[in-house]
Amino acid sequence: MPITPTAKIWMDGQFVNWDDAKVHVLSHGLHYGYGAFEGVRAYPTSKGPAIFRLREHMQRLLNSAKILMLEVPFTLDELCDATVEVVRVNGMTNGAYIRPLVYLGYGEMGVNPLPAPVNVSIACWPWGAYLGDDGHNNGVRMKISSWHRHDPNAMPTAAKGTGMYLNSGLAKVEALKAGYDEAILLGPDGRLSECSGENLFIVRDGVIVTPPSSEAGALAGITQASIVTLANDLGYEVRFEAMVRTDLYLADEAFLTGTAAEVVPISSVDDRVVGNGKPGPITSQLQSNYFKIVRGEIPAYEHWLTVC
Ligand code: PPE
Repeated sequence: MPITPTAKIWMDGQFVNWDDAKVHVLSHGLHYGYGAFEGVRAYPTSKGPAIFRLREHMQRLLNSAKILMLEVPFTLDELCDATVEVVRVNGMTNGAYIRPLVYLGYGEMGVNPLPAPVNVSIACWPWGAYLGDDGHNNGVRMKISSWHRHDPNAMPTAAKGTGMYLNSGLAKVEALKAGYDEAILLGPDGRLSECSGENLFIVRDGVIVTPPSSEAGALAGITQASIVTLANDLGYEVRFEAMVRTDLYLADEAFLTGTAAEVVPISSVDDRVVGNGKPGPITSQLQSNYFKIVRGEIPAYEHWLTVC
């Protein structure tokens, strides 16, 4: 998806002009994929642009860094403050997608990451519906990928590590080349894990089910957690349960969640229509409530928002 440039990017504590936010071609992270990132969104609210679950995202960034033994030279508070500044400085009154990145910079080569400098950047830009407006409204066509999700002992699936996205990219390309919108990956045990950049949910007999991150090798999504809280608050039963591909084929409803993707209905999986192929009632209810929450329209969830 093309990027629309904004004015400034935060790099290691300084704001630099978008066009000057460059790194050396011998930066360690570029060669070995050693780094961690986040995807965060800000939305317009009546109080100004507000960042959704900022602290949780920045804590996950620090957790990813801890797993990878990347020493981040900024505290959680400093990273949160810098993110608010990025939204302010760029005047993102209509909202933004925000991309914090911790990466190994220039000065060392060789697989050993420990001597390489740790750099941090935070950029933002306007980003619309990640899986397209049609997908948002009518659902997306999914394909179960021949690429499996990482084994947690081969790659730390609790970390949002940059190099780990080779796996997501391979699955995404396979799905797109076969004419689908997005890929679903199975975990190493053959159970459902997650999508290339989203968590997965089904609805069966009024119960909402999602694979447990620790068992499924899926990222513990912040949108997933938000939807679980919302669904419980709306009175639904939510279960974290291992599932197989036929659970998707036979689901009454299915949807995916992620910061970039938000909440998107699944219309079919491997050409099996899910439900009647239209967004189901529970999916639609969760989707519309999610959009109200992120825009500050439901006071009970205002504590999830950081106004910039
Ligand atoms: N699984 C994966 C593999 C993943 O990348 C994401 C986010 C999620 C689940 C959902 O997590 P959360 O955003 O906390 O609900 N994917 C990010 C990157 C997307 C991209 O194309 O880049 C995102 O949504 O920002």
